Amino acid sequence: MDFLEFSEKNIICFDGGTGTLLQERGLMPGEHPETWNITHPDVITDIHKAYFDAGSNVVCTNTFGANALKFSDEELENIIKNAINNAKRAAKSSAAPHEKFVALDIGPSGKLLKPLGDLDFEDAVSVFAKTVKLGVKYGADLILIETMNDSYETKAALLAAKENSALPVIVSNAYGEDGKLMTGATPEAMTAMIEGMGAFAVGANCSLGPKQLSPVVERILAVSSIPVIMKPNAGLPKSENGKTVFDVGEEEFAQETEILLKKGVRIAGGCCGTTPAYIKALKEKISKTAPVPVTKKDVTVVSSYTKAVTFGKEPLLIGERINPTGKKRFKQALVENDVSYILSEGIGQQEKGAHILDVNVGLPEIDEQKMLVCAVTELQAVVDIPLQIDTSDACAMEKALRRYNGKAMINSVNGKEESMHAVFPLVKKYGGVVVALTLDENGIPETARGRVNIAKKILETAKEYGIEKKDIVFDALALTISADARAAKTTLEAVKLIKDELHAHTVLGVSNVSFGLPNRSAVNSLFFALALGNGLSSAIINPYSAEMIKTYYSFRALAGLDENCADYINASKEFSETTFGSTDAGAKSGDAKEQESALKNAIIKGLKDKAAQYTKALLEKESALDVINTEIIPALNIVGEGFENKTVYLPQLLISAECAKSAFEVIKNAASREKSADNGIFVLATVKGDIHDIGKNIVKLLMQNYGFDVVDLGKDVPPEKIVEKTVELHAPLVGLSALMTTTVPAMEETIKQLRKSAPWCKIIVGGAVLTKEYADKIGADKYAKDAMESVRYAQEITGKQ
Ligand code: B12
Repeated sequence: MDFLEFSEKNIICFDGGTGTLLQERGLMPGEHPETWNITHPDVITDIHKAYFDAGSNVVCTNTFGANALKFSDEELENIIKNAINNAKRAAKSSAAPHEKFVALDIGPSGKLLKPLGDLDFEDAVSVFAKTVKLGVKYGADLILIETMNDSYETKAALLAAKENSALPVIVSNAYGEDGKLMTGATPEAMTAMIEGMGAFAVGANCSLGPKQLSPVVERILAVSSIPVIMKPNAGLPKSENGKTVFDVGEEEFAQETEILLKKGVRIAGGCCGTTPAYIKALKEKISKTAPVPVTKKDVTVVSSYTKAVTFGKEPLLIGERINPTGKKRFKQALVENDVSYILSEGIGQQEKGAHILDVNVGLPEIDEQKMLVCAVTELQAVVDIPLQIDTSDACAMEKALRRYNGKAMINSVNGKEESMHAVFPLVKKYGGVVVALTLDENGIPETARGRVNIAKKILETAKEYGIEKKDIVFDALALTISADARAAKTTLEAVKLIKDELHAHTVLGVSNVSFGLPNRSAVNSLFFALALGNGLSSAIINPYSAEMIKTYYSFRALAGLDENCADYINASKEFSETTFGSTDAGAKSGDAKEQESALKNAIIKGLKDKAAQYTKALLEKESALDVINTEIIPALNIVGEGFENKTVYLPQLLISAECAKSAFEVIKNAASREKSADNGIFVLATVKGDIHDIGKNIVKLLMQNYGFDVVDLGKDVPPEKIVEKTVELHAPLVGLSALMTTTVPAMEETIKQLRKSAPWCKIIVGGAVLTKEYADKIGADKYAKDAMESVRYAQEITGKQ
């Protein structure tokens, strides 16, 4: 029986952890477990066999970190070949009567993808592709992509698996206690993307015990139309006599997992800390549990790298402003490659309440493919709502869909054979919700019935491509009433018919209706209201238009979608204005106060070019230190607090840090260095384990400006290196920076070593987590709360001004 056939009628039992078992058998810290497939094949086979004997239907090859970033091509091939052989040997030698399969195990690459890290998305796809191809070559039955803690890397691995094999692919992510991935994705967002891309199953593993993981698993079960997997840890790890132990025993593990089997989990196993004994206990429960059928959820959902947006709960607003049609300023931005203008349009619309952003950069005089990919990648780094990729060029659409971090909305397909043939394969491959225009080779039908017929035809063809109704949103086509008096009426009828007869979702580009008329917003907003009344699911509108927003919130309140009219009351604070403000205030005004908040805002929002531009303008009026202290640091503090409170995620933190850096670049270039080389040498470093260097770099900048020779050793610097340099230069002063509680011990260790080998030097320390008391405790000579204090102290001890 093959794996898919088996999975139809059975709950599948996976294996448990291997790491701790390998350590027990002598794997040394720092040694690659994957190489044991070659050096200790019998040990690996033994572990796999123990799992098969305990009841596993699937064992995962010992290839978690087997990728082309860690191993040469030859090593990789050898590892995977042996790993699969070991697992197959175990299957043969186990006398257990149940079905047995071998899953090629793929873990994270160990690197973060751009813009978070330095691994390019396509390079990540190629890295995973190598592992997948070898897995296929040596006969794996299925693929398990597991413990992924970032949505973009998950996409890269899944894409590689789908492009290079026909095997069933199970994708399992590692969620934290907050129910999100490290980079912020919710279970709903991950399920939308993974299911959309055609994985066989989706779920969660590692990080938590079965009980703590159950809320995440239940959320996945609620939205997933494909089987759900869970592979929890044996509880939470704690240290006992120097050994890591887990706090959930076999029986409890099995009982907690059983609860979720009864709620619909179809694939279960264990992760860190689980052993064959856990799997044996689990298998007993599985044998007694009837598999819950996997049901189609029929939800229309798009996602960004963090969140899912579902159609049907309330009407959705799709921001229309990233589109050059009729916009001179936008066209100019495209021609000048002014990406930051596009980003401000995106951020502004999200702030005004858009749920999704349309992205159209089609202009004859530019390279649309390149620009669309650029706009999508840059936008998804600064906004966290889903994007609607809007282009008539199928190549540009494919390129943008590949790079899109989530399940995109795709604009558009229509009833023409040629269009469906070009677009549907992309929807199927990358996942997405496609906007289907109700027109075909014969043009736009004049009647609502005609449009519904085209919608039916589109649905039938989509089915042939394996695309379901839930992934299609019909555009009933808003036409201009100044050209055809009945145009709006027909469109409104079509919206209603599509909803009532086809039970499908709809979208309208609302403002087309008033083309050529004066006072367009009056017509647009009433048309919008009528369409909403007819059941319109989503509308492409200008979120800056007060009339449209008024209509939207009024409708929600009237339709019973706004408890206590709270959203209406909140939004109405801005209703008095005809158009809402834009995020771009500082750029238009020369006023220093406005630029001040504009700089802070640009850093918080992640607008790199703007941060540099505002810094330049501010420096004409204020000192560099003022700009740093009143703008840049407070902005970083706001982002840092958000990070702590989990309203800001690592990608946003990183983008803000990049903005602060670009502001500092400007400051550095503008600052005149009155350098007099004999003011003494200052050795400076961020301590081991800590990569925060913005504060340290400010200290460097100021010290240099005051004539000190700064030897900057960089970040994450081991104590030995700092000592070596200090001794070599006989430096009188050393500055150490640490920003995390976890790296303060490294600072203490550095001070200890400096005291021993360079007893003459004075040590000054700084960084957000330090206090004077703590600095005294770890033996520093001086605590500096800011960079200026380092200058004063240096002057004091060297006697130089
Ligand atoms: C920007 C930032 C990042 C950027 C860093 C980019 C870079 N190149 O530096 C990125 C995104 C990479 C990042 C990563 C992480 N970060 Co971070 N990050 C921040 C953030 C928002 C701002 C830090 C900053 O630059 N502040 C502005 C500078 C100017 O301030 P400063 O460093 O304190 O420096 C001033 C003074 O302290 C002093 N000073 C500093 N050093 C020195 C040295 C000397 C000698 C002297 C005299 C003076 C001095 O002078 C400076 C100027 O006045 C803080 C939050 C915050 N508000 O502090 C979190 C924060 C520090 N990060 C945090 C965390 C947890 C992380 C990560 C672990 C996240 C993760 N899950 O991966 C990783 C760490 C990876 C690692 N191993 O280091 C936590 C630390 C929590 C803690 N208490 O331990 C914080 C506090 C956020 C939070 N509230 O949770 N981070």
